[in-house]
Amino acid sequence: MAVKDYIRQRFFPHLWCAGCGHGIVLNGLIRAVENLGMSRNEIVMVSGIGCSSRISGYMDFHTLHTIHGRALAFATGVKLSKPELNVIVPMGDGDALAIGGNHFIHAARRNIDITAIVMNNRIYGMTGGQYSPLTGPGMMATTAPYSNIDQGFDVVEMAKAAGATFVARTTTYHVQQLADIIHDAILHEGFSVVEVMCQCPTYFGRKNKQGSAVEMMRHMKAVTTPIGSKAKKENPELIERGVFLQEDRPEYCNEYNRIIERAMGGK
Ligand SMILES: Cc1ncc(C[n+]2csc(CCOP(=O)(O)OP(=O)(O)O)c2C)c(N)n1
Ligand code: SF4
Repeated sequence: MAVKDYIRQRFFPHLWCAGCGHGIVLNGLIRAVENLGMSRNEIVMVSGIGCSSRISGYMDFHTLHTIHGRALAFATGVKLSKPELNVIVPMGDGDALAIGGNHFIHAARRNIDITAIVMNNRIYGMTGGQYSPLTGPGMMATTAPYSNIDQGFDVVEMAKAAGATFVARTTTYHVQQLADIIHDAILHEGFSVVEVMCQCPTYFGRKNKQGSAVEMMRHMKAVTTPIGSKAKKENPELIERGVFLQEDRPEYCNEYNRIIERAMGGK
């Protein structure tokens, strides 16, 4: 299928600003699904609210555009009722880890077979550049005009600690790795978390004088390195990208079905 066959052209032009990283994530997702050879009917995409969450409107899968921070709760219901479908949940960093932080850690703890994509632009894009739990200290935001003092979460460490069984990080600069990781995350049976470092030139970039979208992507290239690289040993400040964790652990829907069977007396 061609890329255009996966998108709802009637909703274009999209609402993203020129240079926004979210379109690159959409592209990586389409390439991953195409490489998997999956039909659009086998996929349910559930999103909350945010610039990132608009992806679900543009993709021609089964889609639910729900409420801010609650996408994983809706997705859990969908997956439990239709475990044969692949459920993908794209979220902004605010959506996933501010208002949605509790849903995030509990979905990971249950190891439910959902692919969570955290589009981490370190800011609330849709509402005008407020700081998020991933903005990090020293950064500027509309709500931190003298710089932010809150420490940021590390999505990867948090997902691992909460019990996710596939955990990876990449950036919008590394488009091939992005498509490959989303591909593997969808295939993985269990809760998969893919952090995509992503540029918001309109708010994070402008407030922090990071320049154009291209300059922001060059910056992401410069500050990241493959997991375990020599560069990381020489410069511990670099952020690692790649697959950090992939392990088998009982998946929630399978366990739930066992309980149903037990309750039915083995029938
Ligand atoms: C319950 C609720 N609280 C707050 C909002 C306002 N709101 C909409 S999107 C958003 C944050 C968007 O930031 P993020 O999730 O990081 O996504 P981005 O827009 O950066 O892609 C907020 C606070 C809302 N829609 N619903
Ligand atoms: S405000 Fe930021 S996140 Fe939202 S569309 Fe514009 S560049 Fe993208």
